[in-house]
Amino acid sequence: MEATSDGDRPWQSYHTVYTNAKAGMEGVDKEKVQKIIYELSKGSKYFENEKRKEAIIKQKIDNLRTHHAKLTEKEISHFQMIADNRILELEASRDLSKIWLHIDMDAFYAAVETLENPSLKGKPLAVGSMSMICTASYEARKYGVRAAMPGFIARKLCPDLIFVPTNFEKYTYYSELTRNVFSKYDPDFIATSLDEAYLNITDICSQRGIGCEEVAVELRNTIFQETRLTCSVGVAPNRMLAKVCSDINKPNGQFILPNDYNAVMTFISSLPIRKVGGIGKVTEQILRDVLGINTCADILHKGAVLYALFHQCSTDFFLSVGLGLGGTDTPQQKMRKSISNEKTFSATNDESIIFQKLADIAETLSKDMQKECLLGRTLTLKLKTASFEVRTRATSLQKFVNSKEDILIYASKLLRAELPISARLMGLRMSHFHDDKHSPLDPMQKTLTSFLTIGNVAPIADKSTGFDTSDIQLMYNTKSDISVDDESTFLSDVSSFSYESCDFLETNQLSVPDYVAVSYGNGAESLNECPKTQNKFESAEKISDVSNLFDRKRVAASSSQILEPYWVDDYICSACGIEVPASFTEERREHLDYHLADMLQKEECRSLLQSFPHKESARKKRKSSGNQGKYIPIDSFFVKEDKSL
Ligand code: DCP
Ligand code: MG
Repeated sequence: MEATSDGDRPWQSYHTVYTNAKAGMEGVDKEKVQKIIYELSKGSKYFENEKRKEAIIKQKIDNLRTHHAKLTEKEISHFQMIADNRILELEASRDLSKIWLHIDMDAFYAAVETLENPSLKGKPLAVGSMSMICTASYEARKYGVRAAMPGFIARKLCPDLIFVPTNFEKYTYYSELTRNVFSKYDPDFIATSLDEAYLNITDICSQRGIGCEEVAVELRNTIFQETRLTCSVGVAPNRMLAKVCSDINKPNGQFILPNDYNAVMTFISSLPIRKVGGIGKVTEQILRDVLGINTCADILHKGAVLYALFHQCSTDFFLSVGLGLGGTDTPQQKMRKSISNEKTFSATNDESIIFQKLADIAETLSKDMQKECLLGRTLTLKLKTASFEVRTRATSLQKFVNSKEDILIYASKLLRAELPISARLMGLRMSHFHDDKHSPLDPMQKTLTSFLTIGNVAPIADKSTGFDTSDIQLMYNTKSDISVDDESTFLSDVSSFSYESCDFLETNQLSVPDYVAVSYGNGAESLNECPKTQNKFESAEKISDVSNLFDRKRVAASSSQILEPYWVDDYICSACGIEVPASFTEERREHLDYHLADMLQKEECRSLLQSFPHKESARKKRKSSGNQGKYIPIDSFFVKEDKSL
């Protein structure tokens, strides 16, 4: 991104979400797109933010390289032994008995819009607005136009681009039609967004005595008959691979990876790591620049160094990727943990307008809660400022409430503490429901588990896997700097992110506030989950595009390993509290990547600190002094860590 390193073509190293190719963008002139994006965004807040992030990542890469260079032969052989053993263990867990199908509708929102307005057929189309587009038709993608790109950039790339505003009612309607079909093939299908789902087709194949290929063709035909929309399908022995496969023959195609060890390993051997859910731009960059890892197969050759540089759970995940392992079991259903409503509007600092918006949001939230007979006692206010800073503030209420008036009293209090402000988005979320069986009736009473989990944490052993999560907890302990008061106040100053949501697990429900990060989770709507040791691939599995999707009780799940922070209630980052809607998949990927980089950095610091105990105690001292401020921007954590080095 820096002009100096690129001479007169600085855009060549300007890699943003927008320049990452999606299906349908194969023949795009990448440099031309990069140049336009670079020129249009240069000087913007987004650009500055990208630059800042890039500098942080570069610093991490340098630190990791230094650490790598210092590894002794003895250390390498020690870690090689660990890696070899772990590979054997992971290999022993391989399950080739299940057949998973991942289905992904093609250019979903754009296809729905075209269906309802056939004059759009064959035209370059973007769904969204000048500030952000949600998706683009395949015709538009040829110009480099893609989801999560600001509309004004898209128009520059494709001057004939037609813009259509979003209409979620329509998308939900068509999504329902597809789900009716899915349930005929797998009643426990896992919907991960409005347009994506995982189906375990093992039973249907054996019951009907047909192959998975036939099921895939039939399913796609049925979807088309029911909706007049096309989709793409991937079939593989696990969900991680099935998702990768569904993207191969997009649009309107399918790819079958047989349930065969050699087929899987051959497939994986040349698969670029970036194709795997959970490996986003930052992880890719770190693995490539520090260790020269480009393909999944490369990972297996670097097991020792990976264990030496990164935390065990990260390396377990990487090795699992290298082995082509992924979730194979159908997870249990989860209960709703929160309910929310938010509104985006033109940035304003007019307090009367802001309070009016707050009242509207409180009213909608109240109605939604009453519809579902929910009473809650933790209220979170989310604000996005004119400069795209996202703040969330939460408070614990004296009683369980669901009326507009009650919600507004507390919400106004939270808002007043933020004034003056120029806001462009506001949202309210209620959690800790009265009927939550893990929530104590007396709000002031902390459960034993929450005490154990929030305080100096005893290692939590996951009985189902025998995995000791103490290390993971330790990592989070370092993150506890983020959390401020008991009801938690978070903020990240990262203004654009990207996605990749998560795996969900069915796990022990610990009774802790849902803003307390207990683990690196691929869990989803609850933070109160312990990590499991299985593979974490489906961090690419998008959860839901609508906040109430959990109602459908088709929550994504995969018994996967915990690696990164995850999206609580489908939109709140468990690590920093920043909120990114599920539909902003790329932004989410980038955001979680950002934390992964943070985590990797911390691991590195931790291992260095182990050699310098006095520095560790200095760090503890800093921590115990507490954070009196309301929040700490995420970057400051990096700064601190760097200092501790
Ligand atoms: N979406 C969004 N914001 C994003 C990405 C997606 O709002 N950053 C919405 C619009 C998409 C829908 O989610 O239509 C599904 O997302 P996909 O990633 O599956 O993209 P598409 O279905 O549009 O295209 P395809 O799957 O053919 O690549
Ligand atoms: Mg799609």
